Amino acid sequence: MTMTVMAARHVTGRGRVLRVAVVGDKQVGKTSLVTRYSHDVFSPHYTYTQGGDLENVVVTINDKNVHVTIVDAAGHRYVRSLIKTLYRDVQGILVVYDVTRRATFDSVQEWIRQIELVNTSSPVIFVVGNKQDLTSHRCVPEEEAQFHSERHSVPYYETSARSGHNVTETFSALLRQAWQHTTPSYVALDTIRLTTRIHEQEKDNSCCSIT
Ligand SMILES: Nc1nc2c(ncn2[C@@H]2O[C@H](COP(=O)(O)OP(=O)(O)OP(=O)(O)O)[C@@H](O)[C@H]2O)c(=O)[nH]1
Ligand SMILES: [Mg+2]
Repeated sequence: MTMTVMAARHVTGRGRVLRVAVVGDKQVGKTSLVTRYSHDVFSPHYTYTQGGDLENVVVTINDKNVHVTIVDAAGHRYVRSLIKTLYRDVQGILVVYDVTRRATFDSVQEWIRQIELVNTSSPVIFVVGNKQDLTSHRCVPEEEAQFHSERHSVPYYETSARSGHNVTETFSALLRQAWQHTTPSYVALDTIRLTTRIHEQEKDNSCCSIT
């Protein structure tokens, strides 16, 4: 299977569609991973995500264009109940934690439980240990995270949004598995636009909850 990826600000025409999400505690690097993957840039400055953002990319899988919407969900605890709708209808999810903060690793199981509660379609789930570049601050050993993930039959990846290490590989693997796992449907352009409008409304609502 071959795969290429192009960032797409506007999705046009008809095509196959995948929707994936990135979740996890606040400040683990979800937005940074999405931005690294879709635009190949990194910013050291932190701006929390309000509700959720959508990033559209087009990937080519076996010479077919696949429109991918990546839902970048806020990690702030006060919006967690509001953002459930954002990752309800997805085919794949990255559950991200920060290898330098054990509390974010301890939350992974709870995120997976939430995903399983709100999704009836059993999306492909990967666990991602991000900030792999901060070796001297690491407090969750790779072996421990690997062992934990194997016990729960969830693939485990380590990434650095800062250096770009393993970011493309992780998204590509998720999209490939999501593609194989589901039967993506053909949808019209209007349906894609509608998804964006729904998100923007949810984002507006959730702003009020952030302190
Ligand atoms: N060193 C290092 N810093 C990172 C990495 N990824 C993200 N960061 C930094 O960590 C901080 C938080 O990154 P974000 O991507 O905004 O985190 P987030 O998970 O989207 O946070 P919320 O939107 O609040 O849920 C920022 O200052 C980033 O620059 C990484 O791989 N390495
Ligand atoms: Mg964010």
